[in-house]
Amino acid sequence: MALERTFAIIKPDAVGRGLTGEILSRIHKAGFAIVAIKSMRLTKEEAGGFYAVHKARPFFGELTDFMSSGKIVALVLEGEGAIAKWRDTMGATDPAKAAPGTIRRDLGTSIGSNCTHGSDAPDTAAFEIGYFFAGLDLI
Ligand code: FUP
Repeated sequence: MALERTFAIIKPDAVGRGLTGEILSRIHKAGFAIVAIKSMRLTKEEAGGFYAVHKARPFFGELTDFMSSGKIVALVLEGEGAIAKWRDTMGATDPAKAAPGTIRRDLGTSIGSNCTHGSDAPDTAAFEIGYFFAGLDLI
């Protein structure tokens, strides 16, 4: 398996509920290296640019309202097969359908308030990392 980087977000629901430490702990326990990390608040427009692929979906307005509703923690994670591994650590999009022991199952409360984001493929990881971090942050 190749050493990869993926992009992760601890979403406003998780930050607001004080779950940042719990999620960072799970990231460490799963064996990821944290390459870059920052706490920030997105505007609705910035959230829309990040989720541009979902622009035509009925939940886009709600999604961008939610993602701009409070602080997030943006991260670049590195490890062997990091993209699939982080998706496995998070669990399925809908917490009710996510496997036991995953972040979304254990901590998420709805399909929208599902605590974390993770890139789904190498091209989206490259776009998402570049959307949030500059080259100098990633050395
Ligand atoms: P994921 O890759 O698991 O984050 O899921 P998607 O890219 O399909 O969706 C992105 C986000 O849109 C989800 F995290 C939550 C939100 N969403 C909804 O609010 N309703 C839906 O029906 C699907 C997704």
